[in-house]
Amino acid sequence: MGGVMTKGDSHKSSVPETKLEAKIIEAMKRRAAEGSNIKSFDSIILKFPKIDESLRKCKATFQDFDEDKNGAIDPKELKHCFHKLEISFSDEEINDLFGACDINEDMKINFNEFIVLLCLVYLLKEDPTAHHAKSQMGIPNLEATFEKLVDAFVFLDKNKDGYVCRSEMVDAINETTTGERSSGRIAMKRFEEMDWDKNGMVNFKEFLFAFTHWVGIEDIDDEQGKSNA
Ligand SMILES: [Ca+2]
Ligand SMILES: [Ca+2]
Ligand SMILES: [Ca+2]
Repeated sequence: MGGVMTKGDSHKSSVPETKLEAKIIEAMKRRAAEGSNIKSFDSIILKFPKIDESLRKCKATFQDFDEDKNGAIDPKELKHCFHKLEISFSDEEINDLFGACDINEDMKINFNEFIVLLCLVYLLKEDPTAHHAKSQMGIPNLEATFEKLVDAFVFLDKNKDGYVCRSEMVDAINETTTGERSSGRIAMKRFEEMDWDKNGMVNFKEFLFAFTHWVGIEDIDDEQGKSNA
């Protein structure tokens, strides 16, 4: 049963704010019904370096789609991007995704926002009721990485409601069999980082943004052009 353990206004967050968010929640619930291949919280942590490496390789893809080379993707470039990747989302869907992932609201999608956006596309395109269900993204390696991120979220979302709440995070850590207590403490700290509005719930988008923070994706720009020391 859905053990409600957050006090106060936890119900607020379980009502999706936008049509897109509702779709993401639905897609995540569907995916959650298939279960997760992940057995422990530690194994998620162990996957971090590989996921990080794969996402960094995606920088070249990002640069390809940044047609005017200004370091960010604007709405027009994003539409071209979807066309090239043969992702047949409607203009409305693309605009909604743009708005949802343009976290700093500068009307540009920078690299870490781009990764979150593509991962949401990966999740949404699995929707069997959508007309774009059969489309592939044309970047197979990245899809495997996105699958790992979705899988990690599904593992954490025990009651399969599309959100990870604090008690689910605690459960995941308690199931850790290696007795590595310090990783548990780090995990709780990371949960606090993910939970922007401090309502005790984390959705998939928040999870993805937190992930790009953890692995330092935002710093890539600084590394580019400089020595790789
Ligand atoms: Ca651009
Ligand atoms: Ca932005
Ligand atoms: Ca949940």
